[in-house]
Amino acid sequence: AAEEGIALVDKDEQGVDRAFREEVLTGLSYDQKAVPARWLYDDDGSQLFEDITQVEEYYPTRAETEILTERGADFANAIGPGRAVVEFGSGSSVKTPLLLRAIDPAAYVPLDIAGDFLRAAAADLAQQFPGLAVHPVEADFTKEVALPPETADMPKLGFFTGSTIGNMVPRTGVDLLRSMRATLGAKSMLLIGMDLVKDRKVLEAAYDDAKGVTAAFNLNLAHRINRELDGTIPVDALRHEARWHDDYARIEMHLVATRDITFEVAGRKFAMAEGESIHTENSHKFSRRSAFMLLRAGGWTPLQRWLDRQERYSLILCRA
Ligand code: AVJ
Repeated sequence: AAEEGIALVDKDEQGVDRAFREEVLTGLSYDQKAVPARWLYDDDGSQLFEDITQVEEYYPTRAETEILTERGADFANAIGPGRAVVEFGSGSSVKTPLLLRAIDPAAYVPLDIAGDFLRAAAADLAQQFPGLAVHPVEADFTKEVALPPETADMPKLGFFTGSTIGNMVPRTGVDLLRSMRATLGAKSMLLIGMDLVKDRKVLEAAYDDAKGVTAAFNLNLAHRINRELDGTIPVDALRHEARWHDDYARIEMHLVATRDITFEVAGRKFAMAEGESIHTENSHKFSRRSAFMLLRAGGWTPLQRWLDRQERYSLILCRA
């Protein structure tokens, strides 16, 4: 890693993120308009997601934290000490200390594309665990990542929380699991959070909370497009919607036009008829079998599975 920090974001002369512009322009030209979910997470979006984890209806974070809090002895037994814990998309996780305390690892390697955030969180963790070697790596973990040489001889445990795997369609999810397998190597294990299929009312409420925090999170994408890409989207004419699609076993987030609108983004003209939408996120939900099948397709063998007390959410331990 360069001392100056590697520029993982490619910006043009005006400081516009090229990938953001290209993906928004392409996505808005589809019949079903769609913008990849990763663009929801600018600074405001990341803060709004943190706020979502605090709302009553959004259970996944609390359910996962409950499992990590209560199953420490199980993890210690099944995983054992001395591994290098490699956390994918570490962010500002409060869940990590729960795992580290339980299994007594030899090293902790947080991976994230948000470098500043990553280094701050890593420094914080190093303070909480004075004896632990912490090696943050700024990287795009959808591709194979070269891990720090200090961890070369340690068996790895991948840690992938939040049911983030559910944001990917199965094809992409399998690719990601295989990249993780390549990154972590033989003899590795993976502890992964996967949210469960349940009553659609519970799911739709989790993605459309009464306080409107999820709506603000979704609408922030339109504000971001306006701000960063010279957009003129009339945000007041967009409404947040969370729909359960049973055939796909997923919640979809959309921004729905409440009237006919026209607008520009980066000099290009777009129109939406009333009722037409921009698809902004998928959140797939799993059964035990569908989770195991996806994991196996990605090169992982499930070993053990834990649920929260209300059986809403699963953590699954696999081996390579
Ligand atoms: C952090 C991506 C897993 O899909 O549940 C929460 C994001 N979107 N509410 C999820 C999210 C709307 C969350 N992930």
